[in-house]
Amino acid sequence: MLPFGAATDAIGMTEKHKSVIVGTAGHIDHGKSSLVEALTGTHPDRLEEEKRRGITIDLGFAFLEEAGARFGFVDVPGHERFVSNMLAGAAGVDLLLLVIAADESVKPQTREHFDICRLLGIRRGIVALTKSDLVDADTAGLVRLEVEDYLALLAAAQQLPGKNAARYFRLPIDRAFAIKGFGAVVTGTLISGSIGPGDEVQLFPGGQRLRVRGVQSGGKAVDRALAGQRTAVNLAGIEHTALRRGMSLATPGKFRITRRIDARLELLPSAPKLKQRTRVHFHSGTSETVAETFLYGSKELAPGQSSLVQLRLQDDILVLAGDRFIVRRFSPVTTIGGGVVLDPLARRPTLRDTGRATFLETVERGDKLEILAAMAERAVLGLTFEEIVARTGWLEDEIAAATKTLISTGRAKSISAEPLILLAGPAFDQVRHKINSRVEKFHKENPLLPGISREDLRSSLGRRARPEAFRAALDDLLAQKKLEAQGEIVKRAGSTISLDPEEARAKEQIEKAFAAAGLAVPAVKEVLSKLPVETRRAEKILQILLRDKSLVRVTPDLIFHRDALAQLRDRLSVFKKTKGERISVPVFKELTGITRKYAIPLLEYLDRERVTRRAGDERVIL
Ligand SMILES: Nc1nc2c(ncn2[C@@H]2O[C@H](COP(=O)(O)OP(=O)(O)OP(=O)(O)O)[C@@H](O)[C@H]2O)c(=O)[nH]1
Ligand SMILES: [Mg+2]
Repeated sequence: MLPFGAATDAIGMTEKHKSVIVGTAGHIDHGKSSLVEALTGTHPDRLEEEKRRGITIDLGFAFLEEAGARFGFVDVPGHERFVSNMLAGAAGVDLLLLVIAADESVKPQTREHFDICRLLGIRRGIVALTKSDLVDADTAGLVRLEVEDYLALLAAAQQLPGKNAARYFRLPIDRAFAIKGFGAVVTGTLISGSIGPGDEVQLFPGGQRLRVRGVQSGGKAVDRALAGQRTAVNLAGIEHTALRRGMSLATPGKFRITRRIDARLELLPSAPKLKQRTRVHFHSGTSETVAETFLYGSKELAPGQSSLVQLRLQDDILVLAGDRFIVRRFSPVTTIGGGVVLDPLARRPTLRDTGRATFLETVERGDKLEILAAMAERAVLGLTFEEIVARTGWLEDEIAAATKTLISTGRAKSISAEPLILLAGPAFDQVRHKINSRVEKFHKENPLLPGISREDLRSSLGRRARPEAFRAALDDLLAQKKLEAQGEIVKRAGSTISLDPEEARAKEQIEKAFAAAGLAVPAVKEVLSKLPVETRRAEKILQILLRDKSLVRVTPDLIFHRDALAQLRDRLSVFKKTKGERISVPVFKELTGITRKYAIPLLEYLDRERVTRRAGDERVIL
């Protein structure tokens, strides 16, 4: 066997649970299944048809424990018609077992499988030369050289973040079936996180939340299965017929299915050039769908080159940033390339969105702080915690750390702490600026009003600012003493209402008219009509008097002077002392010298003010 990559620290071997997923690859009939049987004692073919035809059709599985390591074998079919099954198995493989028969050497699916594994980021593997008993030593030597040459093509593949049990749980389903007495069971390679009985998981697509009844790994029931292990999950509350290959289970409430992803796509040197808006088969994890490719920044992609692309998918799937995928030609169906998902929840490409390529390049570089800053910059309305998780798959403490730095350097502002919403610094300044200029404009247009109501101010910003942004920006302006708030009214700090001489005279005149009238007040209209200013301004001046409580509106048509009402209260308290706490309407009329027209509304006003309380036909003075 020829190892490639540094097989000594093969993935998982240095971790404490030492779980390694070994995946076979290679041309049909080259001896993959036989090799798995020779190594594990289990023949991976399980279907009747496979046994009859002597070929592998669907994925097969076997286990081996040796020297403290647990190997999960995924055996794939070599037949070119079943490459899509092979793809479902290749997702999650740590160590590739590339099987090449000495009597046939490198054949089409040897190349295709190898391309797929390289594009999926499988960095370590072993080549097994089989059937060397069928060739003489010279031929065997020749094949060895050929294989070495071929593997020399192995490009320096990108370092993939290893499978990590501390991250969110995710299991792409490769099989679903029922076991009598247990119900629905799904299997797959646990690519991230861990799972155990009693956990709640979410199904994608579909979104149902399901309870885990039991978990098996390597053919045994376990308390927890960890990332990197072949895993079988027994689910409660669902029929196995509602589950199928291509679906995923994941930590509930974190992720969203998608039909539009932004990615880096690499075209194989052997592939034909890719034109704009070409339809391809798309494979990621165990899922498979059709995608339309939209190349960013060019009209076509040359063989061996890579490009940022948007892939519009025909079906809803769950993919996360960093996931690898494979694309195959529509017809004839051959593997033409693959890549990495950069933004799983991409928006439709628009001409206006010129920053997209730069953003995706930032995501590609992988610096969390810069990615978060760029995401905040692109979210004009603000970036929610929920969206950060769904787009990045980052854990809470990773988000908290990056957020803290962004805020302390002024690159973003937290406009809501729980749940977190970030707004980029410039966007926040813009909201502040808009509020400020709106208040200025209001003062200019309404010199007789003290300020604008919070509600009007907020709605004047329209839908370009979410309520949290408005609130945070307003609080900021108030804290900096640029604006002042009096109850619901917001005004420029230190601003006062400025009346021109005419208006000042009008104000005086109104106040005098009501003060002089005592309780037998004149009609409002009548007072206003005698003023030196037009009605609209007169109304506003009246508002000023009402607001500073010089005048009190008792009913829509009746306004009294503050002093007249104060005197009335005094008279009532004297009455209470001298004549007792009860007073009838006729006595009240007599006491105040007013008619019923004023007496009834005034008594009702006094009831509201809790100066009096109605008791039958009388009032009790409180
Ligand atoms: N002589 C000889 N025959 C072998 C060897 N390995 C496998 N075979 C035979 O080759 C045939 C195909 O082997 P499989 O293991 O089914 O091949 P495979 O790669 O799994 O085939 P597919 O899964 O259909 O792609 C079987 O008849 C095996 O017995 C070997 O080392 N020497
Ligand atoms: Mg086989």
